[in-house]
Amino acid sequence: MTEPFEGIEPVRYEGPQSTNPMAFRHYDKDRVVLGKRMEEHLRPAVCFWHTFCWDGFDIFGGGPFSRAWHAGSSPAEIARARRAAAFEFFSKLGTPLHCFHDIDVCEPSDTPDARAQNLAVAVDDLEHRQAETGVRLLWGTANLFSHPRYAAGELTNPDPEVTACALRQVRDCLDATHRLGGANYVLWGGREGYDTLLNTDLKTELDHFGRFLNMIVEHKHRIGFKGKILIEPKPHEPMYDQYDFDTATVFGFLKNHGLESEVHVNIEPNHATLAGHSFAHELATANALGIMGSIDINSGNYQNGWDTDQFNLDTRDITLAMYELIRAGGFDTGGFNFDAKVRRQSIDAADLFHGHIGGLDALAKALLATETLLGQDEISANSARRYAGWDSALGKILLAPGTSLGDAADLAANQGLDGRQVSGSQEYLENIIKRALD
Ligand code: XUL
Ligand code: CO
Repeated sequence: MTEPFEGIEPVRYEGPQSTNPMAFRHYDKDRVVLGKRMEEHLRPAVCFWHTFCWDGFDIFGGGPFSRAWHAGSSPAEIARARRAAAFEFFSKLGTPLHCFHDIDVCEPSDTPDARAQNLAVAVDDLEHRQAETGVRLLWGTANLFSHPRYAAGELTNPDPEVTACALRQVRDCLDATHRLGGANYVLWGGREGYDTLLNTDLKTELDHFGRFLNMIVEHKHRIGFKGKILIEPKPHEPMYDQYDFDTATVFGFLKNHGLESEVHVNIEPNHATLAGHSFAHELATANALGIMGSIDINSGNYQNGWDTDQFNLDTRDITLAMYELIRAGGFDTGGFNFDAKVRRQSIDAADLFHGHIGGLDALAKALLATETLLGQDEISANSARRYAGWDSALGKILLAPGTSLGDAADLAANQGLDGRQVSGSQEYLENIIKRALD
């Protein structure tokens, strides 16, 4: 294999004045912000699939990328070259974590046994590369959506043979993730859902999903995996309706199966957009329900309803979410995974650096803005004033466990409450966000 990133030097922080496209302007990994190093707050991860596996194909045409690591003398050699290129990229970019699907890190295989064998070889190699570079695993996941056998779903497939196959793949990949010290294991239910109810028994599928998720959690405990199991919500694409629609839907499903303290969420901004939510809404909901896990930090495109997986440069949108993340305590096992791909015409290896540098700088800028916001915290102060009434005698009685609807109704003042409205101050609050980013 030719040198994959020849001529590209390790990326350094040069400060906001820098115009060097190969340098960070805001991401200064050792800078202490709100008591922690930037890198520890953000826990950035690069993904294998979009960055090293994808050849640029879309449904209208084949892949225009000819990356150095896409060629080799055998499928096993190509998979090895891909792993080597990935770890070189992580080292040059200076990011501490990575993510993969099982089939991203090894050569294709015809049978589950062959896949397991190929994965085992890949895991040996990954273990060695992790030790050599210090790069760790944010999460592993099984690809249960690309193979034609999964067309009608994975854990919710009408055919038990297919579901058994999916469970085998999850077991093997969860074991691999455990061996590599992964901080989380992700389930993105790619095809858990349906295209038409005319051929779908929705109740049976949901029951099966709950049953098998319990099985996966049980296995996690059996092998002593300490990381979190995460579900990644997405409302549709590839299916018309997907069961893991959004964070609130996932929570209801988990609660129904007694899994709300076992399984958390991996939130992706564009999946939020597709569900009709903001990124910050999904985070605030996950925090409020106690199921916040990790983030895939890519965006969509507001012009269309596609999952375009772009590098997210929307610092305002990220800041709104970062504020929710940090004020709730930040990540524990989670991190920001760049589940983003360069555009199809970005054929140079340097484009991969530009995408990640911009994405990481946007996160760093949002983190610095959050530090400013939490400095005086006018937003929390405004919120405290808005809800202060609940500390009054009336507020306490209304909330007391023994208070009935009748008791509460009798306490209503027998007068209109005209004149009690207070401003919601939205423009004032939005300007505070804007100021923190100026
Ligand atoms: C798909 C998506 C996936 C998951 C992992 O929209 O986001 O790449 O993150 O399977
Ligand atoms: Co994702």
